[in-house]
Amino acid sequence: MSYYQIENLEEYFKHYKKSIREPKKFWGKIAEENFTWYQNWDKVLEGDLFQANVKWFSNAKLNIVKNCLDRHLSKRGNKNAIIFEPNNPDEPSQFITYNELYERVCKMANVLLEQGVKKGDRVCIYLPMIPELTISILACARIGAIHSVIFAGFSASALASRIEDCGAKLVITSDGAFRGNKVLDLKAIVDEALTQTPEVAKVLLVKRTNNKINIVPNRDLWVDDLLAAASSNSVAEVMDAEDPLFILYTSGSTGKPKGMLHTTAGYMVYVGYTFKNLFNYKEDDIFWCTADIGWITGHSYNLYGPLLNGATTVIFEGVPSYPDFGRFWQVIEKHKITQFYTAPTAIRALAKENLSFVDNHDLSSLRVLGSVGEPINEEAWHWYNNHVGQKKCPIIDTWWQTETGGVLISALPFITPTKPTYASLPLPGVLPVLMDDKRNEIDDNQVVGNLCIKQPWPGMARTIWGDHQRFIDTYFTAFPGKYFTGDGALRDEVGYYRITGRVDDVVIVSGHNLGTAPIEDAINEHPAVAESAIVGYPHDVKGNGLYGFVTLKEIGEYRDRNNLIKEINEQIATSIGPIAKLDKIQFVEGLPKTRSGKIMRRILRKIAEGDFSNFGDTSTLLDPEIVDKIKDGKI
Ligand code: 6R9
Repeated sequence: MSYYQIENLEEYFKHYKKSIREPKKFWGKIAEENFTWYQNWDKVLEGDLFQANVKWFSNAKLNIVKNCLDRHLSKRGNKNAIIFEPNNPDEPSQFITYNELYERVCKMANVLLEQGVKKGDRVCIYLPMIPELTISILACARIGAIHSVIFAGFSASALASRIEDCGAKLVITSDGAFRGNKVLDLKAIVDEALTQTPEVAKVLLVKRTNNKINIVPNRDLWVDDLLAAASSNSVAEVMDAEDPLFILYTSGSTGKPKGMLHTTAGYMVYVGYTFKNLFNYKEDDIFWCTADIGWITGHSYNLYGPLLNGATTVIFEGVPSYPDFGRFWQVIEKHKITQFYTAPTAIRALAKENLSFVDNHDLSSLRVLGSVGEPINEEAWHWYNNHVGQKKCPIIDTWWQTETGGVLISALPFITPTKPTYASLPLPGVLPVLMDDKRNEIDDNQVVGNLCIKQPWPGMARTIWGDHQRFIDTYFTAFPGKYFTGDGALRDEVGYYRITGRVDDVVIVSGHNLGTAPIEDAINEHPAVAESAIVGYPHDVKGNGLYGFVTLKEIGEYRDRNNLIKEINEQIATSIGPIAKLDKIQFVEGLPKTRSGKIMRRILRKIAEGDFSNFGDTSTLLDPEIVDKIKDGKI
């Protein structure tokens, strides 16, 4: 029997049991029957979570791009691999077949080789959601270069620190990006970033907006010129199963962003398998994941998952609100989308608008709806179900992380009965466990615990680029022998999981994972600011908003508070990006600190939420009075 596809609930339980009892047999069979290899593995799984040294498919040889493209050509050469839907609805959509995508990736791979990029080199990609983004990523993977995509909304300094951290010597960007009614000057941001990263030797430029841009001689090259001269003959590099595939940065609660490293074979097998089952994928489906490829959701379920399965995937350049709030629904109707995968923040934003934006479109092609990035609240769930799915489409609430590579907990459409606010059951191969703070496993129902994973799965990140110790400290130390997710969760009587949010200091704003520490660092750079603490609070549209408590150096100096707030937010936009701007700022006399100097964030969280009822134990505070002052809004 094949394990690649789960047909019903009984089969799910059967596969699940097999995957937990005999993970090597389970994943070995899936890998062997559904992917192409230059050479098979010696062992399916080595290492363990105690030592954080897990390896999957040791010594196997493969190339993921061969699996995404080459092997589909004979059967699906003329099938659309990508449908590109531009920002402007009046610009024609583009349809890129597997044959064409293959040729364009091969040419781009040769361009990279000619520019001196070798196996193992890092390439940073800072592009809008256009087909060249996918092509650049696959070109890197084809030659064995490690891609690091940086979301094209990040600021110059955020870009520079990532380029520096991964040691990229080549950057791929564009002359600009269309976003709603704006044209963003990406190249200027790259130019500024590169003043801090002299080791970048080449910048390849994709033409998109025809912005007037500055060209640095000997460094900046138009990619079209290079592609015109490039051969389309390309042999995919032979990669080891554990060779790095990509680095993707995610925020941490302290210090600089973490470059999560994913390797080749395990990621491929996990993402291919989960895509197939999560979305009940069938050959003629048109799949649309709205996430930007700059986030893990885009990597795994806009790009790799669909292409590994020979699917048609939609790349959407625009935003949900342009030219109006019906844009998503218009695209679904236009391309007859069968699976739609988006974030609760988008659903909440669109649910606020007039229902006619949805009702005016024919959404009858839809079969499966997905949600990702943060908990989906009940109201949003029902709106999604009633108005988008018209009560006919199962909603899968998919819980996972940049670190996990693919989804770990989710319902399977038409198989698992869904329950709003519950991500539901673990996928095969995933063994979750809830731990209390004393490191005991929680067996009771409806008790919130620290969500950990007890068994390795193929898609897990292998390390933090350049800092394996931080990898161990962050994920494998609090609960030895287990992967600690940083999320809290509870389980109901039938074993469904409900994710309750981060237990550490990361706030999910509009589905984006933002560490509070780097935002505080940015604010603290303002000359008037002494200290700051950022917490999340529930926000109607964004899921969480950012609330900043700020102490000033000289209270008298900045009389114009509104101006100061503006400056602080500008500071944040420059060092992190506009996404991290604060929704509320409260100037305070002091922060509630423990004697050892740690800010008691749980108190600030309660104040930010407007809940002054019970602050819990405040005995370790250095100055307990400060809490009342903050509460009363007195400075
Ligand atoms: C895929 C992605 C990871 C964090 C994760 C959790 C939150 C994601 C969720 C969810 C509740 C869901 N999260 N999906 N919380 N229900 N369905 O978002 O990766 O950007 O690394 O964020 O997002 O808190 O720990 P990433």
